[in-house]
Amino acid sequence: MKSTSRTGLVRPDDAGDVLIHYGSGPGYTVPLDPIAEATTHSVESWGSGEASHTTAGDWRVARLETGLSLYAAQFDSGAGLEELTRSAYADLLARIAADGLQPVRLWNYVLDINAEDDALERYRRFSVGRYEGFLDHGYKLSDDLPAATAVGTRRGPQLSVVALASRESGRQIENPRQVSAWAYPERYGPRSPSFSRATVMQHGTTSVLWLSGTASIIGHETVHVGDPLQQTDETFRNMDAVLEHAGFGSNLESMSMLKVYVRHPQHVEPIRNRFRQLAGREIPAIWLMADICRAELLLEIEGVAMISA
Ligand code: 3EB
Repeated sequence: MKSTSRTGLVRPDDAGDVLIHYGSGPGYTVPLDPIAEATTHSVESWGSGEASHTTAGDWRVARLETGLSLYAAQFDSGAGLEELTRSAYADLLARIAADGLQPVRLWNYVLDINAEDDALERYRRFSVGRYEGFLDHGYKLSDDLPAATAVGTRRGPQLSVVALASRESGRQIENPRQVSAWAYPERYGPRSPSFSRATVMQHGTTSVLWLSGTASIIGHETVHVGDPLQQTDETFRNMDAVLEHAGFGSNLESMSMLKVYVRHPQHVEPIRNRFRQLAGREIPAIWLMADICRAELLLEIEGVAMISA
């Protein structure tokens, strides 16, 4: 990676020109509100000023000097969420492939993710559409899937997608404590969620790990229903397990930034206190109010880890 100094979470003053804003702002804006008292940074920056910007159909595309390309689009047509998602993914994957790239990390923001839509939860409709989009594009839907997050918004478009793509495909990582999401049983929906637990990429002598949204799930079951502190502990154990499995050390020592999604405002303070104890140091983090894809999940954490050879 040529320059990492402005890649990651920044304060607005340090911003380069490829930014993702949370809540409101110019550029790529995700319709999730930052939790002011907990957030150390409110802007994510993926470029330092040498990026080139284009549009391609629905997508805004930024080619970053790190070699990554960022694709972002919002979808709000009259089509149902399932079809909207299928066509968004088919289109995104075709564009990324036409650019000679591979998707390495995807973020999905789904309006009212836990609401019912024609007798199926909207997250499950989204999962069906995403599965079919990958299928249309020739994916095996197992160890060829990128890392991802899918969380719920309470305003804004039906679906927002942000993707990072790179010339080299990443190495897919799973979590030995969890059933792979793409192999979840049918009780979680007619089509399994299409993501890996993490993607690892090499940039020169630096290895970067993109950690998917991680939650209080063991095997395929949600554990500690109703208990935000135990869900926090379990989420940390899962993050540790993925990092260790990928060779990124223990106790989140290689974690350089985190994004924490919390469902209920009254859980912010207890989760934050537990988080401080568990992390043992200040890790730059954006905290966001969001719905989580399973109704029993109270929080989800994702992040980026780096190690140097
Ligand atoms: C899970 O582990 C919790 O559907 O893209 C985490 C990360 C979750 C990504 C997705 C879902 C997704 O199943 C939920």
